[in-house]
Amino acid sequence: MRTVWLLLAAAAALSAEPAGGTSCESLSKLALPHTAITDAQVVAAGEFVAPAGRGPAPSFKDVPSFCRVKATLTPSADSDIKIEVWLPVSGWNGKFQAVGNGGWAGIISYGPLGAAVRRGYAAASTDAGHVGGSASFALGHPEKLTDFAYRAVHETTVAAKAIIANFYGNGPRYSYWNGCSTGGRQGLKEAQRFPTDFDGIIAGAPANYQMHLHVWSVAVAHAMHKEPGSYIPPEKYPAIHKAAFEACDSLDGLKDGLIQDPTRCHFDPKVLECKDADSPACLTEPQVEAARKLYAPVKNSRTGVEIFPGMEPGSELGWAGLAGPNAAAVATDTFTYLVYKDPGWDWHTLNPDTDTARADKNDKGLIDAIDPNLKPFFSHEGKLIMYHGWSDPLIAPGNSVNYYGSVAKKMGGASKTADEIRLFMVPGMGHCGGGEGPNTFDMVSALEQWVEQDHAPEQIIASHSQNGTVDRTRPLCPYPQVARYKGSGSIDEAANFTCATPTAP
Ligand SMILES: [Ca+2]
Repeated sequence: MRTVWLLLAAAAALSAEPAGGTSCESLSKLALPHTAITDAQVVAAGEFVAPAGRGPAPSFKDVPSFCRVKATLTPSADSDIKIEVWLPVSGWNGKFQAVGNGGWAGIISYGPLGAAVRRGYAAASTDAGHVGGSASFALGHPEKLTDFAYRAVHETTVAAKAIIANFYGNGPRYSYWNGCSTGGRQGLKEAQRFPTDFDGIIAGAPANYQMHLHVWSVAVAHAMHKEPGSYIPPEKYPAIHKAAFEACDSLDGLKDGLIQDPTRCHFDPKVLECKDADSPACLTEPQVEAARKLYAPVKNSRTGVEIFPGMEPGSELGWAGLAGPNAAAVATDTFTYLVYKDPGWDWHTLNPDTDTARADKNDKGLIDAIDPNLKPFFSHEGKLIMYHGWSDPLIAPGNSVNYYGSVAKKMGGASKTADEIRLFMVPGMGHCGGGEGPNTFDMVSALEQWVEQDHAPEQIIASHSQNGTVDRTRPLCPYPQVARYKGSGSIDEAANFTCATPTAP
């Protein structure tokens, strides 16, 4: 009997047919609304090779065997949403994880798909409805813009859940969203607009106030190029960075190369003004003015109302992202293709006062995801983890603090929302990762414990590595708490820190 059972089990494994489900190949015949499944094939363990994309190709060597389903979704006549759903052939953890995009997308997120399958998840990703990394797709294609704004993610989620249910014979026990940057925006949009799609959402460094974010991004370039002498060449970044730390590192009570709460740091780059000849160690007068503008929020010059927060002290080494020789294309695209619909639009002509209003009016909340009312998501028992690097040079981290604050305010105060939304600010981390601070952490486990065991994250351990060796660990704390040194033991070990509410300065 036992031999027969083993043979049957072996046969089932070979045909990739889970008990109660269907075979991988037969998913290609699955009929779903406005969905064409174009391919369904088993990929052997470690055999996946990502199509040539942007940036370095991730490794899939340790990704177990999965059923790879490709589909095209057409919720509108002009839609062309490509999706992939990856289903572990064995060892499925019974859960679903949808992974987010970056920038203007136009590409499937293969690396994060592999990471989810490695953990036993059935996973899904979309290209957000078009091919290519710019917003040029939107010219003359309002339906494709809607797909990018929110529809591609929602439709991917609906289709993926149906594909999962067919393959395994039952749907996922829990569904999660995991994204950063545009993926953070997508996660917040889901929480706001489709509150029952996910049980838990991880929204990192969200580009959720995209209209204002992109006004700020171009304003950073304006500050750098106000006059020929304003531009700060990257060889001067280290000197500014060092001066910022000299001014602020100790403010949190510990000189450790990290600024726990940069909002308490009032660093004036004037201290670096050249006394003699210009050199990489000092700033000329126009460069001092340019640096001051980078640290300041961009405001409406008439009303004084803040449009978007500024760079934080500590972010200097990454300034080239927005403060380079030209404005960043990811930001100018919003005005070129969405607001002015003019490929010849010149970023030098941006007027923060009038163009912010114009962009808001044009968007009407389509792409922007700033609705603070998460009551429906919370009523669905949804949990939301936000995180943002304090040294993020591409999306000012104050934006996450602002959105978190707006939700707390809408829901009646931070104490009322602590069981549903927590924000983890990451000292010394750049945009979605990198940087001098502990920048590697496991938000997925924290979210699983919160959703599945009602164990809210009191702290999340982050680590920093150099040449593959961990050289520092620290707790990340739910905002507004910060990690405080207990007073003894190594400052590179998380155990010697506790999360505490900062005392008034
Ligand atoms: Ca410090």
